[in-house]
Amino acid sequence: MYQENVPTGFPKGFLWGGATAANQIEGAWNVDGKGLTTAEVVQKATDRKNSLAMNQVTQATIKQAMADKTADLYPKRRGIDFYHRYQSDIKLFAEMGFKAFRLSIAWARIFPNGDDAQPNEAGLKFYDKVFAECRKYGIEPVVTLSHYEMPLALTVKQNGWASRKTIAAFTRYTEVLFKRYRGVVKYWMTFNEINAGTWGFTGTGAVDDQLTTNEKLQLRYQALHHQFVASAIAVQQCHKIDPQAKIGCMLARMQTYPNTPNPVDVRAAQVQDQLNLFFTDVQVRGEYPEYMNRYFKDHQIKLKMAADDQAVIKAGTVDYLSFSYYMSTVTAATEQKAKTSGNLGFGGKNPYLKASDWGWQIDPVGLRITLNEFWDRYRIPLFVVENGLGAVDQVTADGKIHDSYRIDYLRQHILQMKEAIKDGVDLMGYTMWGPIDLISAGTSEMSKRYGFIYVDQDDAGKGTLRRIRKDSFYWYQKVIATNGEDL
Ligand code: BGP
Repeated sequence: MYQENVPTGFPKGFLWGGATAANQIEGAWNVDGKGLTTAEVVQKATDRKNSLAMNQVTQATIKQAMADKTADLYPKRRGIDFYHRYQSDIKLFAEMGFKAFRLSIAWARIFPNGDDAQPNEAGLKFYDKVFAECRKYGIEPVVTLSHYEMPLALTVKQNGWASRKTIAAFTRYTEVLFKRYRGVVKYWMTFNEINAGTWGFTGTGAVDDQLTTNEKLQLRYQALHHQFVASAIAVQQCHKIDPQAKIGCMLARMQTYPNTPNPVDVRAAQVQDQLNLFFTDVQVRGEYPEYMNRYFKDHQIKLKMAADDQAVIKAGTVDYLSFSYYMSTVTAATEQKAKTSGNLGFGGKNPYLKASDWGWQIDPVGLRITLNEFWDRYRIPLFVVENGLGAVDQVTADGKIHDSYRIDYLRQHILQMKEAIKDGVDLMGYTMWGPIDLISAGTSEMSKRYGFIYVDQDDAGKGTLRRIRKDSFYWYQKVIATNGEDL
């Protein structure tokens, strides 16, 4: 619509904050009736550049992990002890002025085996307390129903999301949550980075290391189909139980550029992009896009669908689109051209960009491009629910952490969000990733830090767990206080 005035900056009520996930912060992995989760059988990466080490799980490693009653090899069992320190941690978020705190609920705290007859009251009580604590400071909880974990019992019993039965188990869990937190939680999202299902175990909860490449694709896209249906059912439940609440989808967005202006490279990048946008096409538009039919055929993938699955998906489209944004990639028609730069195992090197120590190519302008493309394509509110710089921090002699590199990364991205808002994009909020140092999802390291708040713990789990405000803490406090004006 034509109008003379364009926005000048972040809107009033913009949801500034930070994002976490249960399995990366809570710890307390075996207390108050909680069941073991898929995240808690993942070991620390042996190669820190392998950002997909979280998927290296086999039947044998699961068996070994189930017999191991310690947290020694499994950092996500430890987290950063948020379970016992949530009050003081949320207080620190409030001190920064957070308007929103994104966190996830661990399904196995509520249903230890995934499909128990009754929910575990002690698990629910924990989240009651966390939400009450947020409310105390006027912080809006933004809750992910499934963030890179599920009850391990469902993996053992039915290979996680590979089984259609998992849909029913999940929708019982989500119904319990929507009823319990009606009027308490206003913003929900279904599956964290749903496209991670194409990468394997952490997304699907299914072990598939023994399968051929085509069999893996078959299993993963089938598992994802089950997640699409479960997500659509959750959206409908949420709308019915709490009409005031909003529920979104969540994508790991990988902006990709063609390696050269050669049309074959441009086409390759387009295909790569479609494989990424497929997920939001389904969850926002409510149908499988045609381009995937061809992809499925070319890769001998045949999806099993129940008669009304497509109608359920259509009836369960999301209210907003949220996504993580860390980097961009490059795609070439031939793989040799796009030498991998180590970033999540995808894409090639971009000579115009610098990369983090983990090889993730830093591209703030790419965020503006992504925001514009999403807005154009979907016309629903957008929410940046993850963005940040994983870096090794040093505590200096003055006992402080001078993380100007982190401030710089975040500032550049916030500036580009502001530009996108001026371009006309409807952006609801920004919850940067890991406001407090936590266990890395990909590599399970502690030393890959994103936070404004330093946590005294090393990769072996040693340390006092003391929290220290970094320089970036005071910077973000000022950013929020000025609604993004003073950067
Ligand atoms: C996303 C996940 C998060 C998270 C972040 C950073 O993929 O949703 O859980 O941790 O990336 O990744 P990493 O922890 O591997 O640095």
